[in-house]
Amino acid sequence: MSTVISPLSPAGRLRAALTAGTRLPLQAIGAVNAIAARVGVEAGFDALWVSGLEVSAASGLPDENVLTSRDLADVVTSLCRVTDLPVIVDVDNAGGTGPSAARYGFDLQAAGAAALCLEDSRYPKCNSFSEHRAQQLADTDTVCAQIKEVRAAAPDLLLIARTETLICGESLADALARARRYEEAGADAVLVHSKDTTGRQALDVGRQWDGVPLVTVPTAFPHLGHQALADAGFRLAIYANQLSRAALTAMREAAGEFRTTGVFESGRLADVQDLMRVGDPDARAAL
Ligand code: SPV
Ligand code: MG
Repeated sequence: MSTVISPLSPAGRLRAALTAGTRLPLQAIGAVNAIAARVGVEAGFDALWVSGLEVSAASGLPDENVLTSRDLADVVTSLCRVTDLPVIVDVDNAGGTGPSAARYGFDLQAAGAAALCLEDSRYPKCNSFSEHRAQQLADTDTVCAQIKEVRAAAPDLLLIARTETLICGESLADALARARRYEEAGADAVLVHSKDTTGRQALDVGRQWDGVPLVTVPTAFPHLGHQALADAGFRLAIYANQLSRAALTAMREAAGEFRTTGVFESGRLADVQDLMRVGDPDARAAL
């Protein structure tokens, strides 16, 4: 299907970067709000990821299909206020039906997203790393219909199709077959998610896939660096939740130290002017 992506739009820039023959994969960082987005920009990331897990946790909700497209659109709007980096949105299974997927596509394109990542978990989903529930797979016809609905509702968006096949304990051959179906249905890129902490499964995916650009989420195998992922054929690596986890640790340490000493040590705190700059367009422009 032909698309109407402008070469200058965030989606157009992301597509061009994904398909360019550069040696190393692009790197996207999870940004749950404008503060995290600024950190991502300053650190030189290529794109931002709106994570279902991070946004759910920040809202005090489980990562189980509780968020709506409007919740995600609000985050996209905040990120787009402070940067024009492409924003990739984790829409989970987009509500599990064609019409619900169309609504996610429409709302997120309108909010300024560059790309959606649609996964083939069966509604209601759970997080891929949940210790309490087991992920189940949706049938491929349903997912292919969702891909087509998103395409029609949001022709400017890049579409990453993610399969949870390996998360559900099925074979690599099944995972690659699902990814192929999604490519044929119109996905621009595919992501075969893995929780194998050795990273071997992910590397096998990279070596065996031959098709649209391959994306990885190395949550479970952080030791695989930029070059190892490049050598395995990945074009985009999404660091989905590391900034929230870093913030959680830093906030706990600062609060704990205060409870012990009665003082917030300024050495470990960003300056108050620094925080103000995130929300001030004039100050941002001067950075
Ligand atoms: C998310 O960020 O919500 C993801 C990635 O889906 S992960 O939680 O690492 O599976
Ligand atoms: Mg998610």
